[in-house]
Amino acid sequence: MEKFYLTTAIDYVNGVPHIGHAYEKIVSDIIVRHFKQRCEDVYFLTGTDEHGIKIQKTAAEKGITPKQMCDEHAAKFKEAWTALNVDYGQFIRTTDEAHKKTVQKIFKKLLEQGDIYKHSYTGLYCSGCEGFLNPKDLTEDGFCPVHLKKPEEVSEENYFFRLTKYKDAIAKHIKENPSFIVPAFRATEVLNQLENIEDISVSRAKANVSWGIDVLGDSEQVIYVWIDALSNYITALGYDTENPSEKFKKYWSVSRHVIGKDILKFHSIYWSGILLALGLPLPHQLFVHGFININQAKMSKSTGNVISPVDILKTWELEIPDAFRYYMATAAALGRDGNYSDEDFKEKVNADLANNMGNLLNRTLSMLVKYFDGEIKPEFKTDCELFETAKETIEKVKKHFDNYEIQEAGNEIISLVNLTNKYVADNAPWTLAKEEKLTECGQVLANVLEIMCVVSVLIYPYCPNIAREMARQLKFDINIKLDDLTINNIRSGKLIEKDEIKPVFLRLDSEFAIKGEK
Ligand code: ME8
Repeated sequence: MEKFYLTTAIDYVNGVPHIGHAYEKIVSDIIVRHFKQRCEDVYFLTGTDEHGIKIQKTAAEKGITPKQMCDEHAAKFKEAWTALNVDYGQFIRTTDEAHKKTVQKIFKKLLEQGDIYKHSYTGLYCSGCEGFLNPKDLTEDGFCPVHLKKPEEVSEENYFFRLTKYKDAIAKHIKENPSFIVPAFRATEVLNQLENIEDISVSRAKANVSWGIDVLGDSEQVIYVWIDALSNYITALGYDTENPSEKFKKYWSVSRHVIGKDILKFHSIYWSGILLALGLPLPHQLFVHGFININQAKMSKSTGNVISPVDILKTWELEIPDAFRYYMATAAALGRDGNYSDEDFKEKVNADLANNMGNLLNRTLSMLVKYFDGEIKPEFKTDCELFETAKETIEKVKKHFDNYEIQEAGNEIISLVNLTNKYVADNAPWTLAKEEKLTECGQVLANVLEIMCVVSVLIYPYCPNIAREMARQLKFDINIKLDDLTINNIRSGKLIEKDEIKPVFLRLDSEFAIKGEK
């Protein structure tokens, strides 16, 4: 695999980032960082979705213009991603001029070729979904099943996209490409939804909604949400209806969209239809994640339990986001819902990062200093069974990442750490030292340090700061590609001085704040 293009959903800016947004961006960043360890060319896109009635209404309530609110909130999203070390290559805003121009061209092309038509319509509109709902999909009480709100009856003349024309082609693509939608159980859900699909409204009357991209040649209508939002994945690459850019040609065929379960229909059905109408290939893959709940409850503004990721860093006085990233990454199994609670967060990162991983390195280096003045003697270089396990772990982690199983990959890494802790306990290097079996003692320590080099590379996507600090103490270049990673990284000679040894992660309840480079 040489190239890799990953996108996240673009977040609505009618609020500031919450832990669900953060979960998706962290998971995406971890996947990207892992694939940077394997591929030559990785491109990572995120951004904000800035048009629509929700944004127009919220700005009006605040007494500011929608653009002012978008600017303020988009800045908050960027700040949050910087604080969480989400290292995107591009941040697109749907209010960017270049994006708006291309969306207008896409709309015009689809209109001219007859895939978009004008039609008078009365429908049930959910502003939460930013879309019309099919009465069949409502709850028994007539509520939107996702937002649990009564949709509004709207009568308008709108432009419609001829989605039904592409229904069979979309179903065929999903059936013929079982790995198009991950996890696979989501594909079944989409095939069921396809059965009832109708043409979709892709514009709104300006009289009702003004905050959108103008339809060229029709001053009464604005392009509505989904053509605008979904197109970001290609407008960001400089796609143009007449002349697709080099960047588009380079990355589109390797595109992967990371999205939440609530927007799967839009990505698997609407977006596929639009792409087919444009004569473009469908994205390589959709990875559909679950939702993060708070203390087992659905997060919602009305419950008042919405948490900001930046506030979590502040509460725990975390100067580096690694612990939170690690927790988020391991909070949910592939595609399933996960949970955040303060108690669980503290327990999990204290156990895995401080007690098991951090202490192991710290104790081993401290023994090396105590018994050998920090020196690895040539006779310490040896082999142990654990090296095979470490090699297997590298392969298992790769395989998990191929399937977006980042919780499972994280568990593999910690399981290697735990086996290494057991190796130390079983071989008791402190007893070997006492018994003056110094070569054996040194061998145990050197073996552990070899494993820790591997651990630092594997944990790097989750905890980049901690991993870099581990590698610094191990005098090991962490920027190694995974394919070149061997179990022979500790060099003979002086490895470390006493005062260079620092805990790589302090327990969350320790009295010290966690310091480190950003
Ligand atoms: O849907 N847990 O924006 P959005 C995990 N603008 N993920 C969550 C979540 C939670 N509790 N709540 C939301 C939109 N998300 C559109 C997307 S893409 C062309 C347009 C996820 O701000 C959600 O599933 O409502 C989506 O993937 C992302 O956050 C943005 O949600």
